[in-house]
Order: sequence, then structure tokens, then C-alpha cells
Amino acid sequence: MEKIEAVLKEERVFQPSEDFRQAARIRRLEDYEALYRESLQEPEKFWSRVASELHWFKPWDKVLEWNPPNAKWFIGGQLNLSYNCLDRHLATRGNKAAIIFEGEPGDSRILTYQQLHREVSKFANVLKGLGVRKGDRVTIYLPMIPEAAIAMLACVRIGAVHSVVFGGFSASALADRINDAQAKVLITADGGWRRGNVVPLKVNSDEALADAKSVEQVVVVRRTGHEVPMERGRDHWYHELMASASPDCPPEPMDAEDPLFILYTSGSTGKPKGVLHTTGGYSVYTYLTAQYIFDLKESDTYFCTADVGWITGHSYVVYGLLQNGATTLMYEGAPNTPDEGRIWSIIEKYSVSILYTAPTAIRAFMKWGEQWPLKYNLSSLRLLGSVGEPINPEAWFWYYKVIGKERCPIVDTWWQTETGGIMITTLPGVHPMKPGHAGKPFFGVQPEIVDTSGQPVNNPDEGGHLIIQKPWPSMLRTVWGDPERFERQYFSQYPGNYFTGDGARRDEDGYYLILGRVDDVLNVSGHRLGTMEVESALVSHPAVAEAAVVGRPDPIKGEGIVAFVTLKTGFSPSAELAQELKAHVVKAIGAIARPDEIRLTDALPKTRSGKIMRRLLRQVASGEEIKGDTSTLEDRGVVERLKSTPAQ
Ligand code: 6R9
Repeated sequence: MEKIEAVLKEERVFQPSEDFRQAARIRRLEDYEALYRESLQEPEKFWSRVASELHWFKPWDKVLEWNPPNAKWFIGGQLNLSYNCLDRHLATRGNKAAIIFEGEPGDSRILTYQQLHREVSKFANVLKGLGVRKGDRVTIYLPMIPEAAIAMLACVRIGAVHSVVFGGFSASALADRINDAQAKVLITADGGWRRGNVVPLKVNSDEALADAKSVEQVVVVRRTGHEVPMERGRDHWYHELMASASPDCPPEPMDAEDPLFILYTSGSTGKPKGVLHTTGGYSVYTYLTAQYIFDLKESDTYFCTADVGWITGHSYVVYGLLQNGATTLMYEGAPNTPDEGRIWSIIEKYSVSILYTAPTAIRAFMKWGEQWPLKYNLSSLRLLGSVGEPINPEAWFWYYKVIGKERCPIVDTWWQTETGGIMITTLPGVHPMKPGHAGKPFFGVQPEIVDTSGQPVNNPDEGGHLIIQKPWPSMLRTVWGDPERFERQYFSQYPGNYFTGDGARRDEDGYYLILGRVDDVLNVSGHRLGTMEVESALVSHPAVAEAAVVGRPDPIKGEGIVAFVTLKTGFSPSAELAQELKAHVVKAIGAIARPDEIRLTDALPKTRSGKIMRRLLRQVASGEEIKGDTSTLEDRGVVERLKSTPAQ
């Protein structure tokens, strides 16, 4: 490991193989540079050209209108994303696999473009029959099964706005999201498979609906086959509704700026934000990024391990890939079921050529050992991708050598729920790779690194805040129901510029290295969680007086969660209580938010003005020496006492 760190300091650079480069869509640096220049200097020309590769019912009148923080793209144009994902391919790719599905128990299904088109059209008619109209919100709470993609595309086909909620979220998190969006219909399943267990999606849904009254109708997909309660008049089996649905459903022409979907993500307050994406810009940007960054070829089989409950699943399992007529593979379950070779067995079974996964997964693969991938034939792979958090060089080298056999380029793609698509990456046939560096801006993206006063940081390798200076097509348009929060959150620190919430550095070659969040957002196994969100879950427990949550480095998850908690009078610290609090957080948010450690303490370190000193808590949590100024602490003894509180 030390050796690898030393290697990193040498800033070793890896070239894409000559074979890869020769066959790549973009293979000359000059071409990237010319296109990049054009995309910034003549965005209208650049984006018009890209957009005209898609199908429009009515062409746009104007490419961009920018009144910070409000951007409008392809004004006046009308299109439908499901048309571009499905109908557009029927003549040339009707019998090509659109979705390859592998279930955890080993069942599999392949849906061709024809078949997917038919299923989506039928389900779109089902939704219409349930009273869903253009602009209505539909919440989708499903496992990673084809019906998740079908439901998303069916909403899009009729102009309903979907809000996919990750199946790992709890009933209460689901209820919050349904209520915020005021969804009319919920689409769920009897359950999903995870490590041989059933994820009780329908039971969670019923619990959520007790507190979420906007939902009038529920559609339930039969997946696991175990018995679930069905409420008469409200709950309907998917297969029963589909049996009589017509396969003829013309797509609704949507204005380019019509809402497409809402996706909730964590910010620095307790309440998740509903990030809103609109139709035209999101379609065009995910289409282009998928094509160039994954260097898509007609013969590729592409496998992204993300769940559709996250933005990666939206843009790079479903929409970006299907718009390009590609074959996308969905896997339902855990990577270690039935054993630690599952991902590699899927790659061998379907001759997967592109794999897109997260550093936290790569670190788990490393821990399980290279004997697992070595058992399988991975020679079909030609390109690897990483997303979700900074990839540490050790994981990068392992991925490069053990999985890619030093033959496959790696794209380390930086982006966010809010950006809709990949923003910073290398182009695989063009740019040399530097482990740990995401790379260069994609077309149309103008990043800058600034200090807290907004001045550009020009020294190579000096850190600062990462901002984006110009609008790009798939930029979020607002926070659902809270335009004021949209402006405050993203456009108030550096007026006119989008603030990412990340810190970054840029080297002399213009490569960006992402340093991680600079706000109170944790990145646990590539999932975003607000410290405040976990804190508010904790303080909703009757025993808790106050809670402060911090991250600490974790060898697999990237970041682990440590909660410092003070109790109300009458409650005393115990291991049982600590366990109960962990379970309480799981119930409030979901298993991804379970604190790794709870420290029940008598006081939190506060300044005289009452601010919790999180820096100190982070140092205590990671067992570091307490450094920096502690003179503003109200009670200097608190640090010593914190260090000696047992971690539970
Ligand atoms: C796509 C996605 C966004 C946050 C982002 C950043 C981190 C994502 C990264 C990365 C370093 C990468 N992040 N990709 N950090 N290198 N290649 O993950 O969206 O869930 O909204 O998270 O993830 O901190 O701000 P989202």
C-alpha cells in the first residue's frame, strides 16, 4: 500500500491502449479540444447539432436562455424521451436486446427494443386508466427489475413526473418523499431479493401510505411471490392490469422545459431536496455523455451496478443508454450472492464489454480477493468506469490490473444528482489517465476552482471550491416546491455560478482532482447523506437530547457515520440504548444511514456562541490527535470526556 501511495506521488500517467484508441469515437486530442472550444464559444451551434440527432415533434426556436439561476434549453421544442429511447430504434434495432435482466435467484429475462416498447406502451395505458395525467407525480419504489425501467419510461411517455425512491429507504423516508411530491400513484412490488432475503417493499409502502394521503392508487409488481396484503379499491396487481392493456399508446409531445422527473437527494439540511430535471436538456446531455464517455458501439453490452433509485441509475442504466440504442444490463441483487464472484459471473455470462461501478464496490471486491474475478473470463471487457466518490489510487490500480488486465481504460466520472449527467472525466480514447484525478471537463462544462471569496485559484494543485460557470443542458432547474432553496443552495455563494458543494484541485494539465464535500454532506458507500438528516432522526427518539453526526474515514465505505448523542434526564447510557438508536435511524431513513458508532456522552463540544465544533468531533471519531484551536470551547474538559466515552 505504501508503495502505491508513493507511485501516486509520482503522478503516473496511463495511456489508453493503441487498440482502444484506434477504434474510439473520439481518438485525437485535437478533436476533443476543438469540440470543447466550440461547445463553450458557440453553445447554440454545438448543442443544436447534438439535439438534432434525437427525434423532436417540433424543433426548438432558441437553444438557451440564461437568467441566473434559471436556464431554459431548446425553448419551443417538443419531444418525448420515451420516444427517443424506444420508438426511434424500432426500425433498425427492434430485435436487439434493450434490457438484459439478471435476478438475484438466478432467473433472467431479455427485453428487446420491440418488447420493451410494447411493455412501456401498455403500462402507460395502465397509468392513464388509473387517472394519471400529464404533470401528475408518480412514485416508484421497486427493486432493480425491468418493471422499474418500464414504469419510468411509461410515466415519461404520458408526461407524468416520476419520483423513484431507492428500495433501501424506509417507510418513513418513502412517506416524506411521497408527501413532498404529492404523488397520486405509487408503483411498488411484493418484495425484491437481497442476499436471499425479501426486501418488504409492499409492507413498507403500506406503512408509508398511512402517512401519505395523496396516493390514490397502488400498483404492485409480483416479484418474490410471497403473500402481501392488498387493499381493495386501492391496490392492483401489475400483471392483472397489464393483461388487458392496449399496446398502443402514442407518446405525449412534451415541451423541452416540461418537468421530467424528481429525484430526492441529501443536502446540508435535515430535509432531502427534490431535484427537478426537465425534458429537453436532460435528454440531450445524457444521450451525448453516454455515447462519448462510454464510447458506445452497436455491439456493446453495458453493465452499470447502480440502482435506479439513484441518479446514476436514471442517466446511465436507463435514459442515456436506451437513447443510444444500447444494451443495458440490470442486476437485482447483492454482489456477494450466492458468492463473491457474482458480478464477474454476470460479466462472463453476458459478455459484458463496459462496466460502470463505484469505488466502495471495488474496495469490497479487493477485500474479497482477486481469486473471485480470476475464476471468470473477463476478456469481453473493454472499458471500465467509476462513479460516486473519489477513487483511491489503490482501488484504481486494482480495478485497472485485476479487472481490466491493463487493457481497459478507466473513466473516473465526477457528477451529481443535480448535474443530471457526467461533468468531469477523461474521454477514454483521448486522454491519458491519472489515478485519483477525474480528468477534464466534458463538452459544454466550464468548471472553476475558487476561494471562499470567489476568486479563482490559479495555482496548480491548490485546493478550493468547485463551481460551474455556465449552464449546461441537464442542470437541475429547481428544488421541487422550493425555488428559494434552489437559489440559496446552489447560486448564492458565487452569484451566477453553480456551487457544487465539492472541493477540488486542478493540476498543470487541467486535470481536476475531487477532494470531496465541503458541506455537511457525508458520502457513505457512494450514497449522499446529510449529517442533519441523521441528527434529526436521532433527536426524534424520546431518549435523545442532542445529536451531532460526523463522518470518519472507512476502508470500504469511504466514509462511516459516527454519532455523538446526549441523553435527556432520566435516561442513562447503555449498549442496548445505543443499539436502539441505530435501529431508530434505520427506521427513519434506511439501512444506508445506520450509524457505525454511537457515543453516548454527557456534553457536546460547543463554542461560547453555542455552535457545535464538528472539527473536534471528527478528530475524536477518527481517533486523531486533537489539533487546532480549542480556545473558543465553552467547556474545555469536554474533549477529554468525549475521548473516554465508549464507542457503541
Ligand atoms: C453521480 C453521483 C454526488 C457527490 C459529488 C461528489 C461525489 C461523485 C465522484 C465524486 C469524486 C467522482 N462524487 N462522483 N467524487 N470523484 N468520480 O454520485 O451523484 O449521489 O448526487 O453524489 O458524489 O462529492 O458531489 P450524487
